[in-house]
Amino acid sequence: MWGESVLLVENRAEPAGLDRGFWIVTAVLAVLSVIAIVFWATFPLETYLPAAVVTARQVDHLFRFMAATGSALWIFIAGYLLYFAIAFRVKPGDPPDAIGVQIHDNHKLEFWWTIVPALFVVLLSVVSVRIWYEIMLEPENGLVVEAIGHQFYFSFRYPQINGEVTDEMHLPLGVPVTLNLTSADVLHGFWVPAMRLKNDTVPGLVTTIRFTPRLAGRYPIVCTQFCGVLHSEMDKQVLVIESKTAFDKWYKYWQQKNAHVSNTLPAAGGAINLQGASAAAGKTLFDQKCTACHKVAPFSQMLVGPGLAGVLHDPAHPNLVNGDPATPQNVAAILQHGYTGSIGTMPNANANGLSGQDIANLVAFLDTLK
Ligand code: HEC
Ligand SMILES: [Cu+2]
Repeated sequence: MWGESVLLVENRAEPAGLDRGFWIVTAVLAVLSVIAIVFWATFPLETYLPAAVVTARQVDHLFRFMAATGSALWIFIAGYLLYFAIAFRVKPGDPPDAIGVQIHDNHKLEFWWTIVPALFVVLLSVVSVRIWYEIMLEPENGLVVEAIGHQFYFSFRYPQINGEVTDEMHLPLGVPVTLNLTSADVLHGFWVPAMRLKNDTVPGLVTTIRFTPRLAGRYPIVCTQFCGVLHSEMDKQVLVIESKTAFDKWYKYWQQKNAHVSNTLPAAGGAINLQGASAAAGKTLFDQKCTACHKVAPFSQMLVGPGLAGVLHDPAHPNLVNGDPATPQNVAAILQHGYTGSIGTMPNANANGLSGQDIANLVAFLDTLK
């Protein structure tokens, strides 16, 4: 009945079925599973990772549920695998071509192992979508902030603050936030583990996350996309959530600090006016926006782009990367329009967030390098 070539070992001393050992193992695995479930249900997550926004706890509940069921499942699967491998191993004295009892078409078993996982997946989807809606339905009428990923830092824009805030991102406690995310150069990720929120920042695309801070504190922001050589340094930016008065004070500080910054980007066509530029302001900007890709060193000392120490005054470097003569006006043109050549891509003024005045200041600074 099993086919001629198959030699069956049915006359063993031990039965091949579900004997006492199987039920003992089942009981042990059940106890281990219960321990795992209790562990995940009671583990003090918030001791290690504060729930900084209103929806963080729902995400935690989903995580606990998935971790508990996943652990229990794993314990049973790995446990049985191990047990069966031992219980049904080839015994000494078995013929070398011995195989086990062949089982076909257990409809009852197949029905349940289809239905139970299917129902489980449906349940997980329903719970996940519900939490996703709660995150997306956070109130819209609060503070609107923009976070922009750069190689290799995050910057932030606020209503009524010119330009970009380049230190920490400040948010008042309890005020709903709509955070618009984008990138100035390549794909980055914006992840705040304490908020249980994460989204990619994509060049040319604005994505939105919403949340309401519920715990004052300072939380790390992590870039989760490998975005270049200094990717790991993007975790330096932190989020601070403060009292309303302290927040207002900080807001006024940045309004004043950036009062002179122009929000208008240089027109695509027109040449940059290099008169009356400040090399000192250019140096500050250079340290903020250029040092991730350029060293103040000879041309050959590459970071992402070439060293810029000799860009205007090196006899061995008469032409810029785009072939134009190394003059202040031509350097300004590269800063304005960007350039992609054999070394890589020099971002344009829009991507680098440079106004016409910024470009003039940067050129004045580069002109001081010998
Ligand atoms: C994302 C990295 C990146 C950033 C940020 C960046 N650059 Fe560049 N830059 C480059 C690359 C790459 C090149 C070379 C392009 C090529 O030729 O392939 C370049 C080229 C240049 C050149 C031409 C150099 C030459 O010898 O011809 C100048 C000038 C320059 N960058 C200035 C700046 C300044 C000023 C800033 C800050 C506002 C800046 N760059 C920011 C990547 C960057
Ligand atoms: Cu990044």
